[in-house]
Amino acid sequence: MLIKRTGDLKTSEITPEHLYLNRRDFIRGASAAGIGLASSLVFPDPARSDDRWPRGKRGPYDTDEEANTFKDITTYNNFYEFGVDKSDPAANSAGFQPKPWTVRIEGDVKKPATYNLEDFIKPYKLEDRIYRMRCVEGWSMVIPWRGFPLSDLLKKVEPTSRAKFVTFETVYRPGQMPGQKQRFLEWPYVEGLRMDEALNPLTLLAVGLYGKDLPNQNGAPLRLVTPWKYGFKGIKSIVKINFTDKEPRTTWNISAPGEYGFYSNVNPGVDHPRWSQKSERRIGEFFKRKTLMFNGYADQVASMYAGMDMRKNF
Ligand SMILES: Nc1nc2c(c(=O)[nH]1)N[C@H]1C(S)=C(S)[C@@H](COP(=O)(O)O)O[C@H]1N2
Ligand SMILES: [Mo]
Repeated sequence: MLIKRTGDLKTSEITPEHLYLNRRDFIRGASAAGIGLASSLVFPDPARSDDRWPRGKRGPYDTDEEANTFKDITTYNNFYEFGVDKSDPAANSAGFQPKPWTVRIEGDVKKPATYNLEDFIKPYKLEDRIYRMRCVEGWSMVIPWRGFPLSDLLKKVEPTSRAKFVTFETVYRPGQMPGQKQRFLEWPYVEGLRMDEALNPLTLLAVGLYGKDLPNQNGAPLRLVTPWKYGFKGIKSIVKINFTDKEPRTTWNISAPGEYGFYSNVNPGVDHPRWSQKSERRIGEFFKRKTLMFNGYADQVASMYAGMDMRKNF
């Protein structure tokens, strides 16, 4: 028989897929730690695998950090409507139907309306933006979102001068969302932003990631993305957007008011009552890294909070 030289073999031809992935995670951790492995002598460089979103800034809001894999982003999730474990949303959301979908715009707004999702999205130019995301639990990811600035929607629907806040509501569908049959949280999940936060150019309504439609576990078909805030502000599977003059209730604040405030800005200087926020673990890496003020977006957002006490307004 012919004997292939190792250099001609792809690692995936020699190793079963699950071992291959585990080894890649291991090597990724090792290289993040600066531990040099002479791996190229044994098998091809796994970092060259093509399952990553191409690295590099393509717009002013992009991070140049390496994206997490599609697999990381779609199997390690928080979406309590499908269960409280990180693996539950991927495991329990296959029966969720994001089509057809209806979004209502209401409250202090000149053009209230009910749209189907296609019509809702049609006026806007979709962009791919690669953002750092930081969960309050102390882990982070880099995610290439596809969406449009929330400010584009606001220009179109025209909030009135009374409107000081925007609120968002997740769909309530216990038949398709098994977690909603239990009282993990008060349902439906609700969130909100101050008007200037909603107008900030970083704030996106996302309809996709990795260039594809949002997977159910990531909040199909429409979710909020505010990368300078803890992950829980990024409400998923939105059916209602409301404009109001009062600071809105938000799900995690209802559930534990001493632990989660309205603002929820990423802040290494304000610890969660039960744990530090000074560092975080990037999913796929081994060692922790320092958490940055506003998750590294201070240049774009700090001015919105000038003069506010960030300890009181956590
Ligand atoms: N409706 C709803 N939205 C939600 C959540 C949730 O449980 N329900 N979890 C939040 C939390 S805590 C985080 S960290 C992010 C996670 O988003 P991802 O799974 O797409 O990374 O979604 C947020 N949006
Ligand atoms: Mo989170």
